[in-house]
Amino acid sequence: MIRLLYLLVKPHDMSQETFRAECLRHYEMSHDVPGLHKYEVRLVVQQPTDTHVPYFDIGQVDAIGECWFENDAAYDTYMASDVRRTWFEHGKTFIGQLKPFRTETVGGDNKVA
Ligand code: 3ML
Repeated sequence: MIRLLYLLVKPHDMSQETFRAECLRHYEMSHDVPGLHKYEVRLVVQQPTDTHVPYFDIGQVDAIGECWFENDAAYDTYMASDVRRTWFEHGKTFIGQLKPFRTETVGGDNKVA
């Protein structure tokens, strides 16, 4: 599985309510995107600072998203898709800033995780 994790920051002038509604719309739209196995977006409701190791301050993050792809071929299908392009156009309307991470499993099977 290819997994891409994203930190999302809302535009400065957008309300929490609008951002939440657009995240929900984005989630619903994700179901029609070819090659995309799964998309999840979760709102950040708290950013605790009382960590047991040194705190890493990255500033305000409003949501965390993740995209799953079965393999490189599925990712290529996704990238080539007009539905995906439309999805990204919607993303541009409510994602102020985006920080992607491609992740891999530490111990398990990258084919399933
Ligand atoms: C890439 C993405 C990260 C996310 O949360 O949604 C997708 C598509 C987009 O950026 O519009």
